[in-house]
Amino acid sequence: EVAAQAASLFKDSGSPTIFDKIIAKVIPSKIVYEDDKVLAFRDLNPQAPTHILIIPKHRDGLTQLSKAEERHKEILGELLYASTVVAKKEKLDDGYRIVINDGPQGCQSVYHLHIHLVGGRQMKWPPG
Ligand code: DGP
Repeated sequence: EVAAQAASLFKDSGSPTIFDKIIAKVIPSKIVYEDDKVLAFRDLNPQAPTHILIIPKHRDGLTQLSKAEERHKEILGELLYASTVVAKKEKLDDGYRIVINDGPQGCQSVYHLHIHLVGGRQMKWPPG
């Protein structure tokens, strides 16, 4: 069992981030949706009337989208689907945007994969 725990820790590569503390509820957040695999909470620095982050509870090496491997296909689907559940819950019936920032050029600041769900106002294209 110790070996299994070590293996699981090894798989969860990447330094702990602020999101680990949010998952552990060591630091508070406004949680809007939660299941065994996914957590969704309001962004501290909202860019729209609704701005929610949807993250995997077990990072499992997914510090960013570009690190995705075959084994992550299921959780990637879970996150995208959870985004639609949250959007419905938030009554974003006229549409919304989901964004994944990847790496420095994508403006990623927290290296624990997350989907931004933004809505409640008219979005523009192209994005900045
Ligand atoms: P990104 O730039 O894509 O890595 O987005 C990270 C987002 O995380 C950013 O929009 C602000 C948000 N964020 C950072 N720290 C906290 C925090 O402690 N609590 C909450 N709720 N959001 C945070």
